[in-house]
Amino acid sequence: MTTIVKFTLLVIAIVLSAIGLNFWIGHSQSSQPKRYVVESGDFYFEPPGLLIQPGDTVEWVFVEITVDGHTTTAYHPNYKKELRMPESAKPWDSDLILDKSKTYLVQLDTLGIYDYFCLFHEFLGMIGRIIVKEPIGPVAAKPTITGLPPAALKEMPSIDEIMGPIGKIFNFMGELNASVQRYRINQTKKSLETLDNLIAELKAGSNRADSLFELMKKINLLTNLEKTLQELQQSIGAQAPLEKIEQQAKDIKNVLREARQKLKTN
Ligand SMILES: [Cu+2]
Repeated sequence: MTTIVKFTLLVIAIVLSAIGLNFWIGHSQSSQPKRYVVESGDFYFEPPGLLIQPGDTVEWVFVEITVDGHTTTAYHPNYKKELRMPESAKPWDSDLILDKSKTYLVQLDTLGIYDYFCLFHEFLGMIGRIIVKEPIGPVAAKPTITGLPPAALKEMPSIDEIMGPIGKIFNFMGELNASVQRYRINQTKKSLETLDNLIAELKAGSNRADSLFELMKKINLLTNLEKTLQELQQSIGAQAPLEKIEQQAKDIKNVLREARQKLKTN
């Protein structure tokens, strides 16, 4: 073998291993399971929609509880409802939650669309939708649209909404909620880490079309979002009282709610 051939082979080998390594790093990052928190109140789930990857977990935290309590329950014949989730996946029912310190967690591995509701307040529009999807690829299956009371039908986010800009706001809320929940259970370090990651991800979207960063910039809410996020970040870092953390998270969510409203009417 001539030196030139040897050298060429060596270069090819280096390039191939670099690609392989890059792929592996990229893959391991995107497959790191995430935790999203949905806050359940009187009478809503927030965010009402999520777009997640197989293996991610969703935790419901009950921030407001009326006298009759709430549930998170999958639309499934087991709970006397028509099937509105993948047939092969396990349905869930949290049972009646009357205690604010209780949370309910599911890990979703099967691709598809999962609709869920509160057994007591579906008629008030207390419903939600989770889409489990690979980063690349289509949404598996379409949900049925029959059998929902009018308020629930009105609140149910459409697939397009969850897959589009509004869905980015939903997911951001879900991760923000996760940071606050960790603070509630005294996982201060994990809470800050979650928020730091969320802010880093937001900033990484700068100059990237379709990112939440550019989206918020376009509707003039980026400065507000960044300011309120920074305030929360400082408070978590300084281990401020929980009431302050919750209030600051509310301020961020108000910005996000406004963004959702603006995008809806656009
Ligand atoms: Cu309820």
